[in-house]
Amino acid sequence: MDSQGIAALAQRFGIPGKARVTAGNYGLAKVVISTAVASGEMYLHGGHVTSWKPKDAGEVLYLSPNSLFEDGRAIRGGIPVCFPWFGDKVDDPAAPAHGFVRTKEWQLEALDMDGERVLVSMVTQSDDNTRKLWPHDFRLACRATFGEVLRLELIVTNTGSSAFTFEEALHAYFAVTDATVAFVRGLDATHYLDKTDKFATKTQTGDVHFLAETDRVYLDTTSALELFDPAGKRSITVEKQNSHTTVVWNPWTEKSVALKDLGAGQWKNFLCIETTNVGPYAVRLEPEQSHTMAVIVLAS
Ligand code: TA6
Repeated sequence: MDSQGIAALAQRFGIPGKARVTAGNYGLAKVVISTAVASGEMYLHGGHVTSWKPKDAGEVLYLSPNSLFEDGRAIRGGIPVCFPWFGDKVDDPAAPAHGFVRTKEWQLEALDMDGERVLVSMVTQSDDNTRKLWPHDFRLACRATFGEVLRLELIVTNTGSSAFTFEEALHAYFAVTDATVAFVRGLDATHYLDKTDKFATKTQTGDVHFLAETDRVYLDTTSALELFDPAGKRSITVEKQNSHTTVVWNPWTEKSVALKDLGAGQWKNFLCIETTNVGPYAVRLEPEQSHTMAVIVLAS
């Protein structure tokens, strides 16, 4: 979007002293929120929340200092939106990982206030390009509420004439001071697929600690999780609604070097806790049906 387009959005949607539309990294349009209770940012690129900082707390989301901000690439960090598949497309390895909505420009639908909370709604929909990759018609809305709590909803609507089944993820990167001493509580006794061990099915014992590359799909779980960051003297609570799987990921040293938009040493500064419906918990929608998945984040 060019500067004129951004200026038009700023004029139409801006809320003086609370929320504005402006040019972000690489000139991409973003909504910037700053209120008495929180600050935050959300790019039209990918409908992508990149920052949330409640008053009296530090930045909660991790954003790579090496992230690219360009068409066709996902922003590295924040909360990427993965749809309509998770990871590699099973029947087409050449298809973009995690689907095609996190790499395209969305439209700003609404910017509203609810007390001191700012509600941002962005939308995207099927088009000729998406139908080449996935032959279904859909509308997607990503609704973020920036307040003392961060709430992010992903609403999928089947706008076509036949049923479809999709996977989805709010692939959140949480900022930690040191991933080697951080841990996640709330998945004890939960079965998971271990992507670092040929998707072997295993069972979680106690808290999730990070001692090497960790890439797990926890199954049949609706639990709220607690991310403890002892080095940062902070904990982050991640609750969810209408999500039956949770992914936990840290690339560790080698993978971090291999991901050019991450870079050496960056793996220590984040943990991904991803609110998802994937694999056997993919969602089927009949024509005109909608499904809403939500993540709610609290930081203390
Ligand atoms: O959610 C974990 C994961 O599926 C990992 O396997 C890794 O690929 C990560 O997502 C990041 O994927 P990306 O395509 O954003 O580099």
